[in-house]
Amino acid sequence: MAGLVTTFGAGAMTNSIGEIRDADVLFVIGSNTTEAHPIIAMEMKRAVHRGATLIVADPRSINLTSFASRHLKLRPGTDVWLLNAMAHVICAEGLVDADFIETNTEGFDAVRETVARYTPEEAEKVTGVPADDIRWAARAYATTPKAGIYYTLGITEHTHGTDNVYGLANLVLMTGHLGKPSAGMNPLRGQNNVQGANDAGATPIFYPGYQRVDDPEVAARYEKSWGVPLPREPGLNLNVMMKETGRSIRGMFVMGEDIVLSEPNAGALEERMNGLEFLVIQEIFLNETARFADVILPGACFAEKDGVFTNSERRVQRVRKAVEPPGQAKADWEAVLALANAVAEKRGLTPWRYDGPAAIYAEMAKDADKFAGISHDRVDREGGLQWPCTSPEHPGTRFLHEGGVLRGKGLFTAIEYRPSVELADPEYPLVLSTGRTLYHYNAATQTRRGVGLAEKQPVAFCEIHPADARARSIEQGDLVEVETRRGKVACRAMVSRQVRRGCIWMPLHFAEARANLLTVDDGDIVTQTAEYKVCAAKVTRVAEQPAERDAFPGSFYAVAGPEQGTIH
Ligand SMILES: Nc1nc2c(c(=O)[nH]1)N[C@H]1C(S)=C(S)[C@@H](COP(=O)(O)OP(=O)(O)OC[C@H]3O[C@@H](n4cnc5c(=O)[nH]c(N)nc54)[C@H](O)[C@@H]3O)O[C@H]1N2
Ligand SMILES: Nc1nc2c(c(=O)[nH]1)N[C@H]1C(S)=C(S)[C@@H](COP(=O)(O)OP(=O)(O)OC[C@H]3O[C@@H](n4cnc5c(=O)[nH]c(N)nc54)[C@H](O)[C@@H]3O)O[C@H]1N2
Ligand SMILES: [Mo]
Repeated sequence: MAGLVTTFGAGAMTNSIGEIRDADVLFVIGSNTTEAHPIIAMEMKRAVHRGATLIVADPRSINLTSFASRHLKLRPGTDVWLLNAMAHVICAEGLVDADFIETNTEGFDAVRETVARYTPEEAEKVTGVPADDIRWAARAYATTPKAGIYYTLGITEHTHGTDNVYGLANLVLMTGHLGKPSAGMNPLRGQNNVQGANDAGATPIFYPGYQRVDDPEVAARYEKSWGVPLPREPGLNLNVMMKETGRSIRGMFVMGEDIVLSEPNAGALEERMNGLEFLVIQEIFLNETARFADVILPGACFAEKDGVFTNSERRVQRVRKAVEPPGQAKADWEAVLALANAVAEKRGLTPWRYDGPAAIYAEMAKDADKFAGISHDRVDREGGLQWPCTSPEHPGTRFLHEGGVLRGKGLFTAIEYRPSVELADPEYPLVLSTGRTLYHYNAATQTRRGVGLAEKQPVAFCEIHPADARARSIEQGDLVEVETRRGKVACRAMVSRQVRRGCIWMPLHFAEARANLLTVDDGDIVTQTAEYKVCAAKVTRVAEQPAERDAFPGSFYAVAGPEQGTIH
């Protein structure tokens, strides 16, 4: 979001999901779309069947790579080299859209000078992607008008995550693939309402609608509207909060996050959590973090409450209560309201009064122009609406930046490669990356309780290349120990060519083999988002092999693809 707001002036997918099927080139980078966004992947496959060119840049062979025209199987953390080299080819071969650059952008010269040094041949040495594949991908992307970029965590969860986003934005701006259907730059959002949470201002830098906390005019507007003095400085980012836990942060209210499972370097975090004086969690299940809680407020789940969710394409949609919450469970807003009013009563402040989520939305929309035309009433009548939607008559916006970049001028940003913070070395010779699988959802509080999904994927595992497995006498299904400088966990070996040689991969879902006991907590220099995708590790076979080994399924799903990328 930080990179997108800086370069284009809006932190969301520029285009819509329905436009994917009409794209002629899809550049999918750092997104395991079939497993993490299956519906969107379906649209991508539809485009491929129609004849579109799919380019996948990913260190792993994923289901999508078997549909790809080329798979750029790069070394983890080397995207800046890949993207700068693609920009190099586009500039060197005169494939830029000079008119678009002239009218709609600023800062191009610095980028052109920087990428001149990033030749495809040098890029091949760093990324492992053949120079010809880089040239081919650059040409295909630049010369096709309906060319869209799709990316997720393989781009952002790095210490150079924002640089990666700038690198992609540079490609968009130099080719002018913006402000029209089936093009643009599209971060696929992770959780059902993470877009909505950001839109509503659940970030340390923005009020609702991406209005900056440190903009005096914005702060004044909200002080007037809310009748309270407001801070002028941004708050702490999530990863910084985790580091301040038990230090400057003495009390914590965690609503809907399993922090000791999901946050990086969780062993160190647990130590610091012991230093908290008071921890409240508001939850639908007793998760791992509940072990540390003083108070647990039972929450109602999505099917037990009313409201709106905003999906990846900026579409605000209604959620309606289907069943009553169990026991004393309350919708999250009701619990927050009750807490606020308990404080208000104690301190003699004006109580908060809302008769439901529609009133809360109306208050938000009143001061955030992007949503001014959206209301529960209207969504009930018309169906989902895509922001910006600035008045009750406004139809909503299918794709952004039509007729001009929202920021005014799209901002080019010259970026230089910085390696990931922890690289493989003789002691920890493998590169560990982490992510998700089709059958489980994040902390898996919701997906490991039902029989079906738990059966599909019952045990924690670590993917390892056959050559690396052989060198360690590891066979399919063996119990192995994965160790980094921060911790170790035991899980099953999944011997597979899906990963590059020298790389291993683990899902984050399993509480009994927490990937985050292993990860580094160094963050991106702009956003502090942790480098979940790269750290140094070693793997050893555990001598004693329990009986379950024979029951290990071996493979959960077939993924085709040779060692170093595919060309069909
Ligand atoms: N089934 C299921 N779906 C989910 C979730 C879930 O837990 N389960 N979680 C949801 C959430 S919160 C999110 S944020 C999204 C995330 O969706 P994704 O980002 O697609 O999920 P990840 O598994 O983290 O995979 C990222 C991809 O990046 C690749 N990658 C790793 N390192 C690099 C690198 O250095 N460069 C490049 N180019 N690629 C790299 C990985 O190999 C992987 O294919 O999924 C959402 N959808
Ligand atoms: N190693 C590694 N770690 C990662 C990642 C990675 O790729 N690798 N990805 C990161 C990413 S992108 C994300 S989004 C996080 C996700 O991490 P989390 O946010 O911790 O995981 P979730 O499973 O999405 O949900 C968190 C909690 O919300 C609860 N919950 C569900 N619905 C409701 C509700 O309506 N109300 C309340 N109050 N609670 C509810 C669930 O029971 C669960 O305990 O993990 C991050 N951690
Ligand atoms: Mo996420």
